Amino acid sequence: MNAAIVALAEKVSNWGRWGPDDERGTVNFITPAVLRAAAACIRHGRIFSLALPLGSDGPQFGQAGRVNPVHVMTSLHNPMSADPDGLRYADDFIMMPLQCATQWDGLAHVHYGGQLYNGHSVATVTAAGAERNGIDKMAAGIVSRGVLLDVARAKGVERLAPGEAIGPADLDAAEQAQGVRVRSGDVLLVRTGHMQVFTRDADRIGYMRQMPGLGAACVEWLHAREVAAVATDTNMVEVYPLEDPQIMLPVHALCIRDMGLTLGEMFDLEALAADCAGDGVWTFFFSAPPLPVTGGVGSPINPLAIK
Ligand code: UVW
Repeated sequence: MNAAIVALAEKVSNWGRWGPDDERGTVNFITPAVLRAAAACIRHGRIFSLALPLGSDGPQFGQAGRVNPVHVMTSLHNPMSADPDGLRYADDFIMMPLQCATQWDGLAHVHYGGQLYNGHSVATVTAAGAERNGIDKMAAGIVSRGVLLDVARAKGVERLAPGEAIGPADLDAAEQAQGVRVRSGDVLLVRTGHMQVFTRDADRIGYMRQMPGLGAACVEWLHAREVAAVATDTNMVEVYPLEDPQIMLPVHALCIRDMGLTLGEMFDLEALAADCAGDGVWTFFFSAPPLPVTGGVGSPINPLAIK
């Protein structure tokens, strides 16, 4: 691993912080007190789903073996009795990569140096799935106070440019512009506006192949603020093309493997951002528990922000 990453990893590592057996990482920052405060963020009863639809017209175009969900009806108008007017039912089936749309990257999604988050061996991830750090270990979560930092709006643009790196100063500036402060246990949502490339421009390849996102310098900021999880409206959370072509996905490496910080990808933040800009309230109750896929390294989700 690159020396700069190793040096940063020493600064931000959470290995051992919640004990040698921990498999949940920064989700541990969501204490009962954090949850009680989060519940108080529901004031009006407005709900925003931050998920992309799970359909055949999703953002995937076949790269890296990822495809859009395949949904099949396996029972249609099936009679449950001899009565032609009696009860009938429908069943369905979905086949999809867990990473194909709005999702969490779990703590077994990436690793380096032969170890996963908290020093668990990579040998625990096999064709049978992730025995350690699986997404199923997060099933009783991820629920907390959510904070949206609209970096695009704070910079006065509709969307950041592909390849534009967000730095800690941008996160500070968005906090200041919005009058909010990210605190321990929050789920942080960062809006770049890049989702519009897919949802408005209908440009899948433009959306998926390059994007604005967090630069590596943000990792220390996320660590200092004790963020429980971080998500953005792009496919990778971090900026791509890479800031340094020699360092592959530094935010993934440091957040997931060293900090135990779950990453959320492809969150549609447009409607929520418009509402927050309208009422000036950038905090909300946030709920996005992963599916308890045994040994899964990620999970599709339907994140809800409730104000
Ligand atoms: C990888 O698959 C490594 O990245 P992402 O989580 O962005 O899909």
